[in-house]
Amino acid sequence: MTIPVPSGMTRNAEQDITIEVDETLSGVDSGLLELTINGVVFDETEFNWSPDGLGGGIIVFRPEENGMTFVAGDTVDVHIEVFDSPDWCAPNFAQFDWIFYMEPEVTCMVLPNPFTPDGNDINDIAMFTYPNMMSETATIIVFDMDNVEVWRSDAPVQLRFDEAVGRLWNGADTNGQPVEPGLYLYLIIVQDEIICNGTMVLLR
Ligand SMILES: [Ca+2]
Repeated sequence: MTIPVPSGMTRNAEQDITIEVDETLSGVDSGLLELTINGVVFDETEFNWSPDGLGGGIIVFRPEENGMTFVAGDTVDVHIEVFDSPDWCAPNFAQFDWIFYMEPEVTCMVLPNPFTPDGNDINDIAMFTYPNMMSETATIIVFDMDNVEVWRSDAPVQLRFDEAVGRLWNGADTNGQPVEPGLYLYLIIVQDEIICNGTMVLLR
């Protein structure tokens, strides 16, 4: 078991890395544990090692204790080498590799703006973005200038940056009728808080 999970995503720049070393070997020697994170090697003086009494244990690496922070949008490489300490033969050796991802920084935006949903396939769809959209669901609401809601969409967690599920508006209202050209307001709500608001122009 590891935290973050392999290929998982976090937005914590000081994400602790927890590794459960579950050796069926003859006992991990903590002096022979080596952790490499983004190419920097750490030994057992630089992370916390808690033996489980069964020959394995748990490593906890705290980046802030080692002057390390993770950068939004980066991939973090984790590599560990474990030697066991048998009484009677050369040490066995095991290594594990995995990566996790730092959530990219995304700002509040709607593009293109103006957008022109007139069916000519050019700028016909407006796409919204919002902070932490790869880990948070959102509700996007569009109002006309009389503060009447014309469109609403629930966006799931955007697992892939290039997907836009729930973040696209084609200029039709909730009943599928094209709305009038003009200026519209939008809100993006995450966990009951408005995290984005702005205006957008619809031209036909
Ligand atoms: Ca168009």
